[in-house]
Amino acid sequence: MDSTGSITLKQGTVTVDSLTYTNAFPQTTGRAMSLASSIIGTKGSGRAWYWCDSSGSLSGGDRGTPGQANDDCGLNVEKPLNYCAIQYPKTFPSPDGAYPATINTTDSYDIFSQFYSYDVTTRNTQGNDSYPRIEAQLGYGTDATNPAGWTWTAADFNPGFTTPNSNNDEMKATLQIPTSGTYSYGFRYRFTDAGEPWVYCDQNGKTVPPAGTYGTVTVGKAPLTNHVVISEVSGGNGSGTAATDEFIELYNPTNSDVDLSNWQVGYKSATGTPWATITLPAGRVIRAHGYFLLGGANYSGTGLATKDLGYTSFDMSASTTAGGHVRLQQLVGSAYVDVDKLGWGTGNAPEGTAAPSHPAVGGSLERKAVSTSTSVTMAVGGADAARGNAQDTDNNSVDFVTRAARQPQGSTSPLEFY
Ligand SMILES: [Ca+2]
Ligand SMILES: [Ca+2]
Ligand SMILES: [Ca+2]
Repeated sequence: MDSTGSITLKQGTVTVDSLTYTNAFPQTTGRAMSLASSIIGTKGSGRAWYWCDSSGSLSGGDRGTPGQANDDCGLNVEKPLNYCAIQYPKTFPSPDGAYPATINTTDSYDIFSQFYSYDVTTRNTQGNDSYPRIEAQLGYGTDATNPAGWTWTAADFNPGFTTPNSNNDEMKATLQIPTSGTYSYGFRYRFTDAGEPWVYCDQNGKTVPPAGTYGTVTVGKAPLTNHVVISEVSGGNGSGTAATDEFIELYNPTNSDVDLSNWQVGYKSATGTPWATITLPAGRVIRAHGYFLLGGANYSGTGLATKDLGYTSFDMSASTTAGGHVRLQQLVGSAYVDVDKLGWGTGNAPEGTAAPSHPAVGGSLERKAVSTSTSVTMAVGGADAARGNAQDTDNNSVDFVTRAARQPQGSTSPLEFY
């Protein structure tokens, strides 16, 4: 046989096994090339680093083990593995922006994990050893303290992993989560030998549940609406100081955080002309599927939902008995353009037809979660109560419902998904 070549074992025309060997395989004169006994019968047989010069003595001085058990080739696997961690991305979003804060239910992303164990990852320091008796999985779930109850999918050696000198190997798996929500994710490994336990890995290394600093990812459906909306307006809460106990709530139905720097929120009475405005200061962000709350001079909801920004430049209380308007504008170049607008009651400049009149003291106008939402389904305990406010056909009369009990939400309120 030559120093490079292939050996094939066939039964009839069916190839049972084959080996292609190169100069990387051990080829000392007078010594048989022997596959480590623990690798026989596995896919590891094609890897040069699992072969060794045979040590068994033969008559005449050569060495080999024909008809006998192979050498173990000094394969001293350490169990359980010494190290494993989420390699990239540690969490969403990734610092380089390649993995966003929120993904869609239909998106899939490659997630990487590295691990180390003596003779499992260290024989080939230029890339993966592809040790055949280890199994890795990527999992996700809502309970970070109980990864055993997560949904798990197989990981495999990353064929793209090459390194000039590393004792680690790298696994790759695909993350796709079909249901909206916020999840933890991580990896786990085990040797496939009978009875070996799973070893869990978080962002930093091995961990023992219920401990663990796993990655987190937020999953949403494809957005119903691609822009920030006015989600709830309450024009007042009575007379006296309660007249300015009012708020304007914004909701972000998209899968990306939105920078509200220099955006404007305006108010106009039912038939008046001038708009009174508030300009949002730099650095204000509305999170993907989150809320942002502007509170009037005597907004009283602090504790329920703290206002993110106060205003005194207008007072909507006159509009709680007749009609009015609120609009949201974005600075594009040097001009402000409408992002969303609400006109209600006798308001003369709504989107489409005006929304219903403002309800009695203590109530509000709220944007629907979905087209079928009603005042009942949007109220606390209703089917759409925690599904956001993404319904925007640009016709206020069909996009808003009245709420008898107003329900302000702000930047610290839970995210909502339809
Ligand atoms: Ca390696
Ligand atoms: Ca609109
Ligand atoms: Ca609300």
